[in-house]
Amino acid sequence: MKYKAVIFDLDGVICSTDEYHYLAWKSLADRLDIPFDREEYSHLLGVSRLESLELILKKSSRTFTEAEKATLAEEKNAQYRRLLDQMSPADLSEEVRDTLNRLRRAGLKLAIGSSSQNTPFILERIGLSHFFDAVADGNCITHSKPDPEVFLKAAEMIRLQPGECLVVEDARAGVTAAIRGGFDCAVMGDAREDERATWHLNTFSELLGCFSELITT
Ligand code: B16
Ligand code: MG
Repeated sequence: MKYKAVIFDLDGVICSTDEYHYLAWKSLADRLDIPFDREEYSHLLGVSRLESLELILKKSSRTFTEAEKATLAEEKNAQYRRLLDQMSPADLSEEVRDTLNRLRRAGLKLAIGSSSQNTPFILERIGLSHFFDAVADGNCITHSKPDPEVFLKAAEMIRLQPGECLVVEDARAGVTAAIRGGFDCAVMGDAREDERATWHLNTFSELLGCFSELITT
């Protein structure tokens, strides 16, 4: 078997926090009178908080100082954290839980590769704080997706080469990051039709099909 590990994106793959990101950005954009909808939000998937803010502010008629941008990013994050506060282990679907357990039982290493600085908080809310073999996130990188840094860091943490790890992503920026880093990629959700991917998943549990040599479904 080529793969010895799976590196998962978090928002939009393990859990549906992308809806909370959208609501928090939408409320900020509305307050600033900046047009923002779900289609525009789809371009922010996998992109860091400050880069996302820059993209939103481009549509404003006024300019913002660096200090104002920092305050706006903090405002969005506070709103997002209030939404995350409502999450519990019940927000981890049975499908994701069962698939992760099967992959683990098959002997694969499992890691997270997320742009989010809220990764430890989200994993704690959904009861997965101690589950993964490694967590690379927005707190330990200098370049966010589409840069491959976060996936390379995850592979390094589990002491494997990129060619031995499969990345699971839901965002084009994440697929670009995986490919630039030398990883195969399985895509779902927003990125499921991305032709650059090796595997196309309609559901999370279809990931088991990438490991048919190891797992009988
Ligand atoms: P935070 P992922 C990404 O997470 C989100 O997709 C993206 O929308 C967000 O801006 C980014 O994390 C930063 O998140 O504000 O929590 O640091 O998809 O890479 O898991
Ligand atoms: Mg994502």
